[in-house]
Amino acid sequence: MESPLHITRDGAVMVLTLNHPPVNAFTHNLTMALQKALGQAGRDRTVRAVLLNAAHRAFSAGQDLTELQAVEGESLRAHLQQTYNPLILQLRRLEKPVIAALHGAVAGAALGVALACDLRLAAEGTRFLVGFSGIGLAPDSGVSLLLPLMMGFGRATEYAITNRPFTAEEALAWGVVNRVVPADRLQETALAWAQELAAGPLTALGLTKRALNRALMPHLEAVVDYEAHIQDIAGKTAEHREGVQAFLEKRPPNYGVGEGRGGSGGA
Ligand code: T3D
Repeated sequence: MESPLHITRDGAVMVLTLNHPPVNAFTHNLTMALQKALGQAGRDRTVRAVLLNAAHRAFSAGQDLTELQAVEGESLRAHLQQTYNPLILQLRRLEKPVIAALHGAVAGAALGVALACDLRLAAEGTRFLVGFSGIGLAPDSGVSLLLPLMMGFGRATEYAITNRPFTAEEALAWGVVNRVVPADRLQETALAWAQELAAGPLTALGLTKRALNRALMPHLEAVVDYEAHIQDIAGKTAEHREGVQAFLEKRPPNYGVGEGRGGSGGA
């Protein structure tokens, strides 16, 4: 079976390419491969920057919902503690610049991964979707902190609860991405930027990242842990089961409006 993550080198830049068609949904294997590659990027002194990009039609649709449905009944808290939580912390703690090159769609946990990178370039036409509420879940993968940090609390609340997509141009205007480029220039522009950063003062860039982490997200580890707690509650609801089932059956979800169902009873 082909690897879901291609790892290549371009000089001092480690290039990580998501490769799980059609939409690079995050399977357990893909998430573990990303964790392993980032660990390697941290240890390898010849790696001075990381570029995270994707093959196929989308950067990533987030958690693979087929796989999630298959592990129905298992604790989402345990799942997150094994998968996205360490990945988000790794991205923030890696003291080397990480650039994400985004195209197609960026949804759910993949949005969290993109937001945890240091810089984001998006191809024109990229759609961003918070995603979680679409399948009866609450934000995880650091999204509850990173999204409002970048786009503001009011907007983040709106997009998290309506699950409406926002465009690359909106993402640029709201500070979610740093640049928007024509789709056919995404890879070369992202690589050129990664090369430029790789030629920079590595220690200073790493310390800059450490300072920003401390100033703005000193409690990130507690945040992702709480997200996992919340997701454990959401993951046990009929709403979540219905949300996933409806997505996979390509129909609108039925959350029992008018049937007197709903509500979590608090956290
Ligand atoms: O513990 C935990 O893990 C909980 C954590 C969860 C973290 C999350 O990420 S929750 C959010 C999960 N993601 C979503 O809900 C997004 C679902 N996908 C979409 O909304 C759309 O597919 C996209 C906006 C990403 C892309 O739209 P589009 O029109 O380009 O593609 P499509 O036609 O919807 O999808 C193409 C195929 O990919 C399709 O399959 P088919 O018909 O060709 O056989 C679709 O079912 C499949 N697909 C899309 N997203 C996923 C997926 N398959 C598995 N998992 C997916 N997330």
